[in-house]
Amino acid sequence: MKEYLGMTLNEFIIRRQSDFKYATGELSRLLSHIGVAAKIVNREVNKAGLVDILGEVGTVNTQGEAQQKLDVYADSQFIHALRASGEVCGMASEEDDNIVTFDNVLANDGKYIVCIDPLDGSSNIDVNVSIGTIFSIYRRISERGHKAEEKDFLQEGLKQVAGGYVIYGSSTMLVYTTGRGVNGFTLDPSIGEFCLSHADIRTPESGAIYSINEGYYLKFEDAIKKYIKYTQEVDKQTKRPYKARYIGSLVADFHRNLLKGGIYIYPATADAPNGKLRLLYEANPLAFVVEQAGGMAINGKDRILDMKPQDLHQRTPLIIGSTNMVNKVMEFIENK
Ligand code: AHM
Ligand code: MG
Repeated sequence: MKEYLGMTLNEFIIRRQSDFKYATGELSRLLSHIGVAAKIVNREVNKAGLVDILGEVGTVNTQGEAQQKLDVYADSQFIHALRASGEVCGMASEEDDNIVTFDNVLANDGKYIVCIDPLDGSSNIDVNVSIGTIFSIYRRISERGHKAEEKDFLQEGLKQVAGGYVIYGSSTMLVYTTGRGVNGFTLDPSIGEFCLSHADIRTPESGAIYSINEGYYLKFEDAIKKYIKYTQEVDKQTKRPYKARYIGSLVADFHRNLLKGGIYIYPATADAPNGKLRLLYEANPLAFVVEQAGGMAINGKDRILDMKPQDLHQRTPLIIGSTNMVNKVMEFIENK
């Protein structure tokens, strides 16, 4: 794998085409299109701090063009890229209530559908904190040659053919898996290409970081409260007390924990029994990545990837990260 370091995303995808179960080149092209859309979104995200100079969202800029909110902008960029790709017959997005289908013959013939959160953590944009895009790709189950149907999107996460995310952080990275390991590419702004910087990412079995919004402590079930207490106790062997790290930007919290070892928890709360995060385009893609990196993702009862979605925007509690840490939370839940 090391021999691929520095290789551009496109070269890498072509070289590793045999990784795909159905190696016809379509999925490779689709991943490249996602990479291009991510670069366009990255360009705009990087300009976000200039909003006072270039114009507030919802106003008209100097060229007379309406300014879009960045999350809406990101959504339209991905719609555009996927429609143009010809490989995708539909998309489900956090920004759109219903599935988006593309009314043209080329797209209707597309084999794939994409679930996406175009700009997650967008409340962090104004304060220059990392945000991300999370995506997941499935083969359609409806007949080709027609529009995508909702059932194409309501497949278990274990049916994903690819999943990943882009983090717009101190540098911009694209991390994805097709079910044969996880690879991370850093955008080199000087050449405008994602280059392989993190080959075959493995997440540590144990870590010393926990990420949860403790502001909601009183609303958590007892098992989670007890686990939080556990993270704060002193124990050399398990490196406790753990460090608390919570950015409030799922991709950024996840990415850090993936590389360093740790656990991210967004549990059920008293007023949100299914938590906050969405199964299709937040939990599933990250669960696919973490499992491929040697970690685990559960909803407090079951494996995330085994869940049968009932609804496009379904929410789920999410406990994700290093295997030993996820298993420890599970112990607290089972012994409650
Ligand atoms: P969003 O999709 O509306 O941006 O919400 C998802 C975000 C995640 O990025 C983050 O982990 C979580 O919401 C934070 O929620 P909270 O502020 O309740 O802790
Ligand atoms: Mg989101």
